[in-house]
Amino acid sequence: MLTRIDHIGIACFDLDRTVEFYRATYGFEVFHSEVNEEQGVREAMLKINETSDGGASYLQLLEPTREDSAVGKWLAKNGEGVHHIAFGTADVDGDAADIRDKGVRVLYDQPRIGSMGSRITFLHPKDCHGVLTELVTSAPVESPEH
Ligand code: MC0
Repeated sequence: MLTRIDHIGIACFDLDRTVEFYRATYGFEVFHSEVNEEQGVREAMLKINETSDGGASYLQLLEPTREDSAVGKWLAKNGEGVHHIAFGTADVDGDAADIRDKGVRVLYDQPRIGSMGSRITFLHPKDCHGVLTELVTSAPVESPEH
């Protein structure tokens, strides 16, 4: 079951400048940043709010690390803007299988590793009314050591 907007992915040419825009304009701070070489992105997660299922919703700012990556190709064609939306679920495998059974193309046979150790997959935008859609199961929150 999809229980929240996990994040909205925003493609940008210059991550540092875009982070500064969101900080200066809205007061959003970087919660987490990383490079995902498999996806070809450098990213910053700006936490917007906690959600009732124990998760959270983020803005995800994405700068491509190479021109032939999904974000690099999309930026070259469209310029900066909203690249995808991501729904959070406790069961990305089950939800992806259910959605595939409905005739929507799920892009990965098995979920891959996303931001902050999450498990992710994508639905083809042409099957989703033009919206690249991601499903995310967050990594378990580690208990603090006592
Ligand atoms: C491409 N299309 C899109 C789109 N990307 N439509 C809406 N939103 C997008 N983001 C459209 C194109 O305009 C084109 O339509 C058609 O899809 C084929 O696009 P293409 O340029 O020929 O590119 P393909 O087919 O090689 O790849 C498109 C595809 C790819 C969606 C399969 O981008 C992909 O695998 N995306 C999933 C991975 C991803 O996006 N990773 C980056 C975020 P026309 O009408 O011109 O034919 S990584 C991330 O977000 C991770 C780190 C995380 O959340 O944790």
